Amino acid sequence: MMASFLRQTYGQRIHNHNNPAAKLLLETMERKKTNLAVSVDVTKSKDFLAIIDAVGPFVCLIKTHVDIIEDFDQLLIKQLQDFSVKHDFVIFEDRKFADIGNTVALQYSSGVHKIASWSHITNAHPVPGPSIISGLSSIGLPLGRGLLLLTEMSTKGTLAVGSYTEEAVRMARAHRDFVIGFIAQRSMQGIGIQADTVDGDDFLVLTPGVGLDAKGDSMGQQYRTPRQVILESGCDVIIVGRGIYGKDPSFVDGIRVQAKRYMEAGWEAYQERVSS
Ligand code: 5FU
Repeated sequence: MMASFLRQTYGQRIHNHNNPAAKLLLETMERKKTNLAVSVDVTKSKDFLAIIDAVGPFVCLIKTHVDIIEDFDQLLIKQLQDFSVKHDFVIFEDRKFADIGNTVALQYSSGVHKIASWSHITNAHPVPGPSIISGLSSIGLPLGRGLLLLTEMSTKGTLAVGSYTEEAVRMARAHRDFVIGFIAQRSMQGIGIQADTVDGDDFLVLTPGVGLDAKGDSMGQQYRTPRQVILESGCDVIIVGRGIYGKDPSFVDGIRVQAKRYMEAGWEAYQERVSS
């Protein structure tokens, strides 16, 4: 028998976690009644900030790729942090670290972006093995940060399947203090352990590849609906990018409407899950 966290509310699940970033995310979801994360993949600071201010009231988390911003400076980080306080959301830099421990520790703490100093959550590919977790944790754990491991991807033909996924989940279980969950396409509960073993690890699953109006893009992205992701696959957070801001990041009224639409779809699917 497996303890199922899927029927617990986000509020109840706060107590399953010790990591401050995991607690913060669950508290924010419970407080704001949203499991929507928006991925702000634009190249100009002005658009980046306008989208965040527009979607802020509807999200639990803002996901960034700061390395695509052409006019990046430290002031942008201050503005992002101010919005995180104003709108009450968690920050996740989607850096996808993938190197040896010593290198990722430097990439996480230093360089132009100094990710560890402002991003509550970041993520890593498990491909180098457990040393990537030790490297990132040497920087992030003292700061109260959390790490997500990419155990699956949303793209066509992904190699993150089968025993790769299983081994990655095992790696996470061995580092519960810093690894708070996964980027994956379904619940990872019970993955990589024997069927009759109780799985007492409540990991968060954040899921990209979510769209209500399209099935994918021309570069291998695949979309599923919030209902498929949250209710049918047992994920916790929907990550939506272009489905919300489309091709025109300056059309903030339209962006607000879309953010509300995704927030409502995600929350409805969650309510159906916890009450089933
Ligand atoms: F790990 C992953 C993944 O498997 N699929 C993704 O799409 C990450 N992503 C990110 O989510 C990707 O880098 C984008 O930042 C975002 C999805 O954006 P979209 O506009 O909703 O397709």
